[in-house]
Amino acid sequence: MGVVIIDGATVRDFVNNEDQFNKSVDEQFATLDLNNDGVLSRSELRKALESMRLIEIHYGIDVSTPPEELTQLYNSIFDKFDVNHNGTVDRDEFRAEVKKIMLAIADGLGSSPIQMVLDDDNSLLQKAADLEASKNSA
Ligand SMILES: [Ca+2]
Ligand SMILES: [Ca+2]
Repeated sequence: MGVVIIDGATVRDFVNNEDQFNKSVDEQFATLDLNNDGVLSRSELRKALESMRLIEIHYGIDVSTPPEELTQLYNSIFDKFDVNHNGTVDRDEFRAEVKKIMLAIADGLGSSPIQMVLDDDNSLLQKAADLEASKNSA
């Protein structure tokens, strides 16, 4: 659990740091692939999206969103990730879509930093903030 201050440039720098970004996304992918078959199923991705907080920020989901609407939303998000429509999300598909979402978040944040409470130290936004902090202290 941590509080981070984050703005568009922080997120964008992180995404553009390809080594760091791919490493972080791959770690996330490995954690999400609960049955270790190398791909994410619909339910694995849904759990992922729920825990990553990215979707809440990006799509404006909140507690008042009805469950049916959520399921519909998650299904449509899954279809975005599953570019080749084979019913699973592989590592490359995951990387590509997370990158798009992060960049969209960066655009949304612009230059006005927001303060976020993250309950997962491994979240990508946390890593973006860590990278920024390590640059500032260097
Ligand atoms: Ca899996
Ligand atoms: Ca696929």
